[in-house]
Amino acid sequence: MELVEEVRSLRESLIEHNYQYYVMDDPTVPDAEYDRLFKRLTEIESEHPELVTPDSPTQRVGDVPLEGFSQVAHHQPMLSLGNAFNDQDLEDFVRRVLDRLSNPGPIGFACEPKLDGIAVSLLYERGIFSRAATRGDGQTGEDITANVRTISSVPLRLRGSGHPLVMEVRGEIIMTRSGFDKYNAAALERGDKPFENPRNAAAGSLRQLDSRITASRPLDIYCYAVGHVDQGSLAETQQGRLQQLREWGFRVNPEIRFAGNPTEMIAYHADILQRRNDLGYEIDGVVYKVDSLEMQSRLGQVSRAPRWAIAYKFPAQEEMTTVNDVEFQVGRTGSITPVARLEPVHVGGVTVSNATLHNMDEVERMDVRVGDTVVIHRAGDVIPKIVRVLADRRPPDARRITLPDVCPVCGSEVLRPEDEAVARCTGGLFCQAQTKASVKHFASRGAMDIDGLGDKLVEQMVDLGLIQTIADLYDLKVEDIASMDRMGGKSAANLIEAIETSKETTLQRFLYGLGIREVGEATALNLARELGTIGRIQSADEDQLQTVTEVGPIVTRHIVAFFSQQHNRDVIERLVNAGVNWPVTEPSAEITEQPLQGRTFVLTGTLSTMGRNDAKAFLQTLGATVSGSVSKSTSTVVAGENAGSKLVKAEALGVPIIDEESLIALLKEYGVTP
Ligand code: 9MJ
Repeated sequence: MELVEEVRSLRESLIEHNYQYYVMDDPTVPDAEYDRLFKRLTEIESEHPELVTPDSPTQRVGDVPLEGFSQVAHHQPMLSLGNAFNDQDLEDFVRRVLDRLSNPGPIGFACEPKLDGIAVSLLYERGIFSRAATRGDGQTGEDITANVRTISSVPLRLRGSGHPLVMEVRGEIIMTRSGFDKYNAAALERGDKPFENPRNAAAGSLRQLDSRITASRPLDIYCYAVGHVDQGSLAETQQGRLQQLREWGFRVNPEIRFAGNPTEMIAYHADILQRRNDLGYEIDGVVYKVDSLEMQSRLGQVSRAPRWAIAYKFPAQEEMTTVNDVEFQVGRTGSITPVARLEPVHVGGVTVSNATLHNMDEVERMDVRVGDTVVIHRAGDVIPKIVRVLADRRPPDARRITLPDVCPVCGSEVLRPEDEAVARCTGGLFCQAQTKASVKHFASRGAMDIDGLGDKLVEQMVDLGLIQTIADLYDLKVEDIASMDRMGGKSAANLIEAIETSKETTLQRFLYGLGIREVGEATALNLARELGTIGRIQSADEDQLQTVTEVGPIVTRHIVAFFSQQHNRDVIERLVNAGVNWPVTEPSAEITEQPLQGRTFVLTGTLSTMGRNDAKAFLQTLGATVSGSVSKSTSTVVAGENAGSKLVKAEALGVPIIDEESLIALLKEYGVTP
């Protein structure tokens, strides 16, 4: 093949694969194939630099550093948005629009998630990406072309036809939550400073003078408007324009809807607010825009905000408060966790008075002290955390936080291994905090599932000396329990009955219930399936353990350490002698084929029995892939309660949909009991 023709064909394939992968979330070829094509194109281009074009897929890797960013004057100012904070503000906005238009009859509004990212302007000349700029002060921004070129979901060349000769597209550059988490985990590992939130991460990544650094960051974009246009015309509604942007290859948010009145607009706000934490990226509200462009221009703007749009903000997820004290909690494995006691503050819809500080590295990294004013972040159901200390508000008597030498519960020595961030109490089962936590874990739903044995009861039992280890549970008598606070004869009998019932279990639940470090439900399942008996697991050496699916050297070390302790072996023996038992199955290590191999699942909505994380782990154990987005290649969507857009998309694409009950039945079919 003629070289020029080969280059053209390679680019066409790469652009198409890239578009399917990054814009449509629907990969067409394996990564390895993409990599081969990319390598071939790179080879040709490096031998024939005259063939390189700015829209070549190879141009996304970043270039030599810039001296600084140059200024860009926007052809059309980049506007900011007025805010609504409650339903009344929104209704007032709609009323103002209707009044100004002198009662135009029914009008429509585009309803869009308001992304908390960095607003950018992308310029296309003759369909080729030519410049990107930040919003700046709305009139003048900074030229970040080299950085934006590295973002895979920004088209370097427009698809389809009919686009204007010159067109400026506007959108928001974001870092997804998963990209942010991965980046931060890696940064901490390297000893680099993590970013505080995805917005700062996106901003920091775009501010790099070396675009090769930007290229290494997981950035993404959603486009929502067209600015300056020369020689060409566009649809006359926001809805039509978003559709055109989609056709030309831009990523447009799939959550955008249209509403005809305030009731529908308020319902949209409520729906997105409720699903805020499932979206995969951070938003701080929703935006409403008058759909007709002609009406937009009649409405015009006041100062820098359009009269035809408004942002309806969500409740803040960050607030300020003070640290009243720091205490140390002891976990199941003796881990000592610093917990900040806070002056109660309303954030993300609830009152927060405690926040975990994770470990001493975290305390030192942020330099938190008692008395400090801190910023608390709480997103959805996640545990509130301290993200920043406002050092200039530190009082002179602020007290440094130090790790205690002895366990605050049992007084045993506290040790912190050199290579670990976590300090631990060395008291083992002598430490009542560890005993309590291990019994709670043993009784929990994913483990022995002892109905009615709640945290308060366990604490009382340990405090009264009724139990010292998990094995003591099976020696309890009705009289022992009836003597406790708020326990009558009937509830005592019921609890004994529940403890008795729990004896019929599975090896997986039993293993998980033992609370071996790093052995979660999925690892317990793999150990049970592949080694078959507790005897084999107890006596397996490191090499044997490492043959088990997803069991690496760290888990192996914890398993071996656990079973090397005579007191742990004694507890297991007592449990088995008390009658704890499970069906014996043949180990299935030889069976290499996994039953759900090759199938892709998407989980959406609330799964009340097992939660999405566990469901994911179980499916992966059976060989399935679990993906975050629905596409034609999705095999099955599992829809829990309040499933939203993913369910809608699955229905539209004709992807099979099952509920949680059917998922449990499917897992059971393959020997997994959630
Ligand atoms: C965000 N931030 O997601 C606008 N925005 O429109 C959306 N911002 C906007 N629209 C006009 N979806 C000015 C700003």
